[in-house]
Amino acid sequence: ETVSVIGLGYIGLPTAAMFAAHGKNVIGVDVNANAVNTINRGEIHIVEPDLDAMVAQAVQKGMLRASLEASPADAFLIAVPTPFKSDGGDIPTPDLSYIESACKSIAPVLKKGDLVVLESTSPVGATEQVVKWLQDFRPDLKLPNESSINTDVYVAHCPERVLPGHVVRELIENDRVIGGITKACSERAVALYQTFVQGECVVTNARTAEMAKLTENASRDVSIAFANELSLICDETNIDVWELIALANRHPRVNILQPGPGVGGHCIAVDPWFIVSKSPETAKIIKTARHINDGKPGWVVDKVKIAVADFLTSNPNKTIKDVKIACYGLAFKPDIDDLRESPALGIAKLLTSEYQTNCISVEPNIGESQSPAEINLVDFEFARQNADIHILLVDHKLFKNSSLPDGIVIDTKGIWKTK
Ligand code: SAJ
Repeated sequence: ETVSVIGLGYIGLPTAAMFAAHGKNVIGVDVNANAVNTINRGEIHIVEPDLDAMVAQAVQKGMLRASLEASPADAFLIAVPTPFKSDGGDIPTPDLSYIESACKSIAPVLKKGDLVVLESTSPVGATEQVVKWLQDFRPDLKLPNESSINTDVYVAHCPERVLPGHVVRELIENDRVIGGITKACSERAVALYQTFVQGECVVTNARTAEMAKLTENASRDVSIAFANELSLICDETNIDVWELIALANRHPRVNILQPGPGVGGHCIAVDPWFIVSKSPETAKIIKTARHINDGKPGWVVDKVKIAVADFLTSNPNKTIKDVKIACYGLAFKPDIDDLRESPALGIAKLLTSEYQTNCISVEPNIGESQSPAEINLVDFEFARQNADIHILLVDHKLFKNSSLPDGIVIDTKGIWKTK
């Protein structure tokens, strides 16, 4: 059986390698020539533990090859990005153009009996839209609808749910939600995923599968927003929010998440909008949570400005040019090198544009060459020794294991403790 994976990014490439490791002949398709060439050399273009060895072995054994063009296969997995676009209104809307392009690219090679699975996190209705697109491109094939019995092609949604940094393990162990357009579509998809999934493959319909994935990430976003709102309330009432949460979490039915500088990454800060854009009047908590989490970086920047003013008041012989500010951590979460959609990086950029060379940043997981141009990257010890105001933005191990630096500390993760 040949499996074709369209989109060889953080989800598509590990999934392709996993099928290849379990005996499928895999053709990966991507529009990025650099990714295609890198994979065909047996190397990887993304950072994910254990993935390099898997890809190297699959390519070497001839079970995985990458291409710019789609070729015939028995199953097609679509794992392309679904970003949102902002049309000026206050609710961003999903951008399905990558899914549409993927449908266009596989349509000419699609044949009777093939399975198409949408893995990309998608708004409700996207799998039905995939059916429409495929049907438009291939009027000669019978695509499924909810009530069809016999179809030429099977279509299902099977959202990815793996945590960056643990992708290889979670692909195998996590349960999968599989939503076919028809029962037969679900059955085909379950049989495919059981090739390597050791968790349960739970069947539902396509719309529920789409909403399940969005709900998981919206639930986490709302929980983090609750913690972030508590951190603002505690700041106003002079209570240590970390102690407060630890105390409340001793209750057997309370489990509050951790506040921070905001919510980053490509999923949790994006997916809830897919729910809100479909139900703008009804999705009140979900929308408010997004605003609370998106507001946190600005709140941290305001705190720093107040700290700078306080520093100058208590050091009347100094001017603004004498104040050194250090940001600790730029990644979107601890112990990774991923800076995309990172609130910490956003804060460091805003502070660097405000205080110029007086604002320095530390990110132990990246080298000089990966540092964004706007950032003045320094090493940890230099920052500790030289800064007057220390802003802890990510709870990396290196920072957790070190003692409180001298000077004013603004700790957004509760590891050095703020005043
Ligand atoms: N964060 C907090 N406080 C917390 C936990 C997280 O502020 O208590 C922040 C992190 O610092 C980060 C953001 O939230 O900025 C998101 O990090 P994360 O670890 O919660 O999640 P992601 O984006 O790495 O991966 C999520 C996962 N979803 C859930 O846990 C419900 C993952 O399983 C999904 O597959 C992934 O989104 C995805 O691709 O959708």
